Amino acid sequence: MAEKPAMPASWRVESKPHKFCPGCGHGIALRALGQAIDELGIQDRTVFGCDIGCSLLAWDFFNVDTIQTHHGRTTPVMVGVKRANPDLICIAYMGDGGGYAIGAQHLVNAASRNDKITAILINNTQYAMTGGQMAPTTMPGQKTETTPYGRDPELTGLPAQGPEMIATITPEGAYVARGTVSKLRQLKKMMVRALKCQMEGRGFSFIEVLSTCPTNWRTNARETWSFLEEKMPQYFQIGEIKIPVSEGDADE
Ligand SMILES: Cc1ncc(C[n+]2csc(CCOP(=O)(O)OP(=O)(O)O)c2C)c(N)n1
Ligand code: SF4
Ligand SMILES: [Mg+2]
Repeated sequence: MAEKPAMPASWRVESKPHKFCPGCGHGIALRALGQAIDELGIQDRTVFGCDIGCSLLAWDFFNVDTIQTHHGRTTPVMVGVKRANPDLICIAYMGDGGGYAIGAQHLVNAASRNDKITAILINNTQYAMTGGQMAPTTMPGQKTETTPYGRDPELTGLPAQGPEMIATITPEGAYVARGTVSKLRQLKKMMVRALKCQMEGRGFSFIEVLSTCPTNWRTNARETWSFLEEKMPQYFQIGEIKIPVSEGDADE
């Protein structure tokens, strides 16, 4: 593809405050994604799709073309954009409710078709935007608005293992990882690898990101960080799960 000219200075927008609650992990995950986009020099051909949920607060976060979709439908919308113009770099950004519940079929179908898009899913263990209801990622015993006595696996199962499932249904060449907002350098490297997977046309790329939601967890700063670093990894293993043969392990 012919090299595109640099983005004119007049297109750049002034920086402004983000809209996430204090202590929210969405902004950290987006920072890693933004750094990866800059490092790869793909800003002018990136299309960012965000879901309904707190992910939609990112609709004016980046100076890239952005589409805000119906809840759970970010993945098929970005598949459509990619199929219409394969030169674009298409990123579907969603929550765990959007990706693993209402939009689960879209994620599964895009992964098994090996669509050449990048999906990034924020795992904050519940439906944040609507006030903290149980999601497929809610952990056993975790209290939410709809599990006031704690999630009972007998009644509602165990937390979804999204990356492990997607690694199983994608062919060789796909990229699948689980990162965390507590390891920004590792997370950025995962973002770079996922985007490179798409740029090189190798296959579907997917990153689940362990993230914080102090507002619905009702935690102070110390409790928030220990929930992220100590409780969540008991159920969600951090690391690269499926990498192309030519790539090594991500740095910590
Ligand atoms: C079709 C449809 N169903 C339900 C809703 C209500 N709704 C809005 S945001 C949301 C939860 C989002 O949770 P998640 O995807 O985990 O994102 P988070 O807010 O946690 O980042 C729901 C159920 C909706 N907007 N549209
Ligand atoms: S409700 Fe939770 S996920 Fe949503 S912006 Fe606030 S802290 Fe972040
Ligand atoms: Mg959520």
